[in-house]
Amino acid sequence: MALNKRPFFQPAASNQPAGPPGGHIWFTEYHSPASGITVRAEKTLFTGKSAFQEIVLLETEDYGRMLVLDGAIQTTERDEFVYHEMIVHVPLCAHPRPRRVLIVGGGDGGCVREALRHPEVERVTLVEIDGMVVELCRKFLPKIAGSLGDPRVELCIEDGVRFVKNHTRAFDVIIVDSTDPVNMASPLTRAPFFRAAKEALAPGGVYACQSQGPVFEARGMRRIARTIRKVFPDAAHYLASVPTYPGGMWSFALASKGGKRPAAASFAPSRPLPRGVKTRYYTPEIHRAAFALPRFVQEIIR
Ligand code: AG3
Repeated sequence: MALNKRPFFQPAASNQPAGPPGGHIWFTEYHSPASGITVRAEKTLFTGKSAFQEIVLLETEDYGRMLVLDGAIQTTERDEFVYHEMIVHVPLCAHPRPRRVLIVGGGDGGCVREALRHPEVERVTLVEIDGMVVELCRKFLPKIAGSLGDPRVELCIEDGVRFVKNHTRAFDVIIVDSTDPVNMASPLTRAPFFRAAKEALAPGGVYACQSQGPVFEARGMRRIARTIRKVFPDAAHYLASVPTYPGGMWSFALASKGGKRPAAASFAPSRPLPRGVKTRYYTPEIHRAAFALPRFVQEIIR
């Protein structure tokens, strides 16, 4: 991925309107050497390096607060609901009775927040490799990370691959909310991890992960799709529009351990959202519709 090699902060382009007095910061995530997404920020809330990655938190003008890891935009206050609702409510509503949920990655807490909205969920285990991401998100992104202190949450700062290998039939739903599949996130998209995750699921368990975008990450998406299908015969992809991710269109994979009800192949929720849960993107109609793939996406994952 070319993006990490590039400078983070670009000088304001001369054709841009003037910003607030005192200057401003332009941040670009490059999607290729020739294009990217650029946002203007009022201030840098944090920049530093953890043992695993470079972490940047920005107060942007249009997207609210933004978390950037190794140059890749992870989440923004303005559009995080799309990604977090879709990576969580699709698997949770595909499962008839999700009680134990494991989230791998997702140190910003957005997936935890959404999972806790299901009253049948008794315990959410968050396994994040980078404790510094969790600490910083609690401090700077309370709207996203605010549920991490809930008594139903078990927080483990640990390598997700190791954690999953050490658990058998322990979870009804496993959600992998990882960064792009480079460095420490790469094993999370490989067959040995998918096999371990299948073992860690209880019978009838459901698996979901982000599977990159079809516009700029077609090769990565194809590799993930082919690998997941080898391990989970019942696997399917779905899409959502995330404005701040490369290409604006993002994909997820849903798979199930089998049992009588193939969660992915049915493309349909097995239960409605619990009453009183208000979502901004997810609806039962969106659940079904998200599995309808444009032809160019079908060709990528074929
Ligand atoms: N994790 C997946 C983000 C992938 C975005 N990639 C990129 N910008 N190149 C998001 C974490 C949100 N909890």
